[in-house]
Amino acid sequence: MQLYVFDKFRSRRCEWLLAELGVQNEVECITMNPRDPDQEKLAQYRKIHPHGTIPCLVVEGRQAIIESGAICLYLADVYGKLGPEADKEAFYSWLVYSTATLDEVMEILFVQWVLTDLPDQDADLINKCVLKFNTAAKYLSQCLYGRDYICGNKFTAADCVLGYNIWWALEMKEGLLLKDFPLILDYYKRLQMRSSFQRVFSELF
Ligand SMILES: N[C@@H](CCC(=O)N[C@@H](CS)C(=O)NCC(=O)O)C(=O)O
Repeated sequence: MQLYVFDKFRSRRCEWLLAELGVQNEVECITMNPRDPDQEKLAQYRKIHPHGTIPCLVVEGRQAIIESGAICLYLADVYGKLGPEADKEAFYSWLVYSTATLDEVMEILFVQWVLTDLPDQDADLINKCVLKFNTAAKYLSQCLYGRDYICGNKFTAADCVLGYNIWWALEMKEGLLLKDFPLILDYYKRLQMRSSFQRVFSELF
């Protein structure tokens, strides 16, 4: 298998899961910059991924798997580990909620706060997204109450997907989004203690 990755971004979910599964050596990671000036390289990649975004998992002789969440579901399934054994409802809900609802809100905040100059930022849009993120964070706090991980006391692939969102939220505005959510910060501390997390995210700190 070949995993197309782009440093610092959503491919970290998949790289982290590969490390948790202990199968990094079975998958070749190929770095692909979606803004690569080499148009021919991008055109070749678009033959694999229709939008040319990252990540993408290529399994020889099969259709490529696009979407970081789908790749994590696939890897947990193929390797028969860290899947929805404990709390299936939490597993599927949080894995997809993270990549759909949370990513959508966070992408807007990232573009506004990190990529847009202050005078051009859209305050109404930012407020709307912060409110939506707060609702999600309150719900996440309730779901984490009394549990070490999102599906209970056992780490699963859903933690790799959701954990990336927590990391991302903490990277923006010095963690402003999560400052009032101690249960989420405690959860993140548990994730950070994992050697696979440290290995995959260490290049970034
Ligand atoms: N929903 C997709 C999002 C993929 C995505 O937007 N990836 C970003 C990097 S994290 C990208 O390739 N951006 C470049 C672009 O949009 O041109 C997933 O979770 O895999």
